[in-house]
Amino acid sequence: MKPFKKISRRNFVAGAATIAGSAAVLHRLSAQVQNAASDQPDGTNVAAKVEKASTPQNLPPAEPGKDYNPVITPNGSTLPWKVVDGVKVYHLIAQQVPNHEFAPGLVANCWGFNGQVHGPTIEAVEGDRVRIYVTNQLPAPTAIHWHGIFLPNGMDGVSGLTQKPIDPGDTFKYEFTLKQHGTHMYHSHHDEMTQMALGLMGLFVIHPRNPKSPRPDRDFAFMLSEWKIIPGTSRPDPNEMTDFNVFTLNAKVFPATAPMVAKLGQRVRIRYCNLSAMDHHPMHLHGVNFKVTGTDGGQIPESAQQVETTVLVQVGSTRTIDFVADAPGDWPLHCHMTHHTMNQMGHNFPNLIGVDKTGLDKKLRRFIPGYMTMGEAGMGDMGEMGMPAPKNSLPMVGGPGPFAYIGMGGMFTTLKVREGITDYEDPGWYKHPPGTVADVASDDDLKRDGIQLPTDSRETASLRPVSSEPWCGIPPAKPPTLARNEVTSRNMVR
Ligand SMILES: [Cu+2]
Repeated sequence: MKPFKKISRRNFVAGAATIAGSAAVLHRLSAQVQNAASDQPDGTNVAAKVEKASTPQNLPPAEPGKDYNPVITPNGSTLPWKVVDGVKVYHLIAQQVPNHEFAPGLVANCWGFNGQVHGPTIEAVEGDRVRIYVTNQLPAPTAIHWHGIFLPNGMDGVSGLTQKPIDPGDTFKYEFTLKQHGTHMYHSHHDEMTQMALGLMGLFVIHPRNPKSPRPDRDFAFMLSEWKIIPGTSRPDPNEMTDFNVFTLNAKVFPATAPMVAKLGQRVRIRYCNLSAMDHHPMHLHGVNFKVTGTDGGQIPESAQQVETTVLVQVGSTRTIDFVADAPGDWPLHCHMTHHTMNQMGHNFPNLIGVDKTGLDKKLRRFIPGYMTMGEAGMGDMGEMGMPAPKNSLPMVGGPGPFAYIGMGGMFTTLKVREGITDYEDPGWYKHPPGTVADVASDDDLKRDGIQLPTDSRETASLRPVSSEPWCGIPPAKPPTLARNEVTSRNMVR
């Protein structure tokens, strides 16, 4: 008798997959034969798209204020343009930008456009025809790529592949019609590692000609980037692969990042573009939730728009978020990677959390002038104390805030939402209505709510009384922040 061939589950699944696969192939072939218009998510087919790309439909140049609400580039600017025979004409000049200031205390010799780092934002509207001249004043050839924009292949700006490099002194002309809307970028596509590490990039915002949803009242755009600038030097190091130490929003770090200002109830759009060399940035906004409405690939259909408070902006991509500013206050916007909200000096310290280092710095400074160890209770106070730092470098963290020093630097800024403002000048710090700020709990509160405090002694570095030893090599300007209420002091060992 012929042995019965057992059909295992695996065999069965594989066999079924083969049959299903063949059916799928047949179906695909038949679909291709019928030239079904279903190979693009928007229902158009490739052939139609190619035709569209070669027959541009120019529309009259759109006007700011009338056809769109202009984008705001905090700490940056928008590239001026003029209309010549129905074409919007722009001129970018790639050049060295000496002494670009990341924040007071740190300048570096960067590369940028039209005297600024990063380049000014190019802004246009779907249907506009644009002609962009690029003059190269750099000491090296370059080429400019228009990231995510549909254009003829020869306008794509890839040195060697789609065009000759733009030699120093030469001016190239790029010209195309904008067939889409969204958040895009431009950047060097020649010796990319070096030229982008030095800052050769900018934003390219295309507004919709006929938006399906209401226009945003406030439309902000940020380029996220990262740099390696060794403290005391002034030239970003393009060879760095992992250990970046300056993380920027529009080439600035907090406290030099300009706040975004909005009136209560306004529709706000924020566009993030990430051209960091190696790092993705999860951008977190406090106080509201938002919808992610677009990428550099275009508008996200409403049914697929996620509600978030953090959006990951990976390298080489853009994310557009929309929300209504419905809560007054000063709301942080920052990268949620904690090392990306530290400035230069926050890296590569030995871990001394919980270590009593009394006297250590003093002894070591006999041999290493200016030596300083990490704080024994963390880094929170170190920016404020003005640690001795090399010339042309930034302290580890932050800047002054209305209640205390803000312990975040780098990719950090604020969204200031206000009722009753008449302009968008920085309104200063938010004035909180009485009773709406967290503060030390009173004994009455604790008693009423039956809060039992620990009775064991809790001597920790952060609660230990200040010693006469100066912190960070300088006498403290004021005693370190200790818990102020009676309850805590009752539990302190003195
Ligand atoms: Cu980040």
